[in-house]
Amino acid sequence: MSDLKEFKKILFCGLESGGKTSILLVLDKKFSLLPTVKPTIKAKRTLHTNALLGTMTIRWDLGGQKGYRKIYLGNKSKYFTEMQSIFYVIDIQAPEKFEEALVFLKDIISISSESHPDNFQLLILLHKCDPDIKNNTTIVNNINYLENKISSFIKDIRFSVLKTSIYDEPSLLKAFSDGAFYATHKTEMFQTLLKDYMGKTYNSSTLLLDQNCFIIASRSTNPAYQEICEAIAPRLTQALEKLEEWEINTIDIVTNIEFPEKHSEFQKEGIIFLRKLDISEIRLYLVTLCLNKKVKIKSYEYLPILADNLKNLLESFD
Ligand SMILES: Nc1nc2c(ncn2[C@@H]2O[C@H](COP(=O)(O)OP(=O)(O)OP(=O)(O)O)[C@@H](O)[C@H]2O)c(=O)[nH]1
Ligand SMILES: [Mg+2]
Repeated sequence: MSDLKEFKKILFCGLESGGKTSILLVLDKKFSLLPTVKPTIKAKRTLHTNALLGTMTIRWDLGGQKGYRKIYLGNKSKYFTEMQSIFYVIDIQAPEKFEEALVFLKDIISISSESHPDNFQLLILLHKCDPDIKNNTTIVNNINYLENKISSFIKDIRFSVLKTSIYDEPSLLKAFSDGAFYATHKTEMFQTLLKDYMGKTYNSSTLLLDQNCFIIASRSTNPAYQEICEAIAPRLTQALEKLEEWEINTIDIVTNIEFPEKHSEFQKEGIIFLRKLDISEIRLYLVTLCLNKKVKIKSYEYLPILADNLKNLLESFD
């Protein structure tokens, strides 16, 4: 086994029953184990390698029961050093635990605030934001309350707040991609290729996903376009993979879209397409949002060049 130091450490923390272990099961596509999940005893560590990027991560799932929390806070050098990222999970369906969750979050921030690597990320997951209840008044109020509280006390570190649910897999794929692959050396190289592609085609958002639908790189002219692409990309890839089960070779999936009038900052019509790129036995997906047909034509025209550049880049990693 490789030296553990080569592994990027990613922490999952929060109170008991917040959903940390379940999130990890969804990320590993171990859906059948979800109903059997039990409270985590102390800390569980698992090693993972991303085949495309060659990044090796060690995920620490820190059981959230009170007694364990004390142990972690009392042993900073073991738990809270040299992290690439911390995922802090808050159950938004349990308002009675919000104060305790915020106190533990503050404790973690104060204990881990020194010596972060440059690309350290704190990702706060407002979790159990299940699709069927996410617009309920109580849930919306809970989210607003937590967002206000969090932004009032986190001052000096970069953080993001994301709404997630195990019933919304794309929300977890996006969160984990942000936390695990942000600003690594190799993702920056993919990023440069996407920048070049967008410069040539004038499209408005481009995502590059690996075969597990983790977002390896993304470029967008507008955060809203990016959000749209991130939300639908895993669903489009699922459709493509489904078709492949019938041995139907799907070249791409194209959706013609019309933005509602009320979003007047958007152009009205557009196209989002998913294209699979099989390069040297590696499956990649490209998702692109174009605001008109000319841009779509250009986006397709430059695909072979992008594919070539990706191929060269992947070969340079060997
Ligand atoms: N409704 C809903 N329930 C969830 C979600 N994620 C997890 N759960 C449920 O929350 C409960 C606790 O989940 P766990 O994954 O064990 O929570 P944990 O944070 O690992 O808990 P500890 O190991 O004790 O720290 C389980 O019954 C899960 O099914 C979610 O997104 N929505
Ligand atoms: Mg657990």
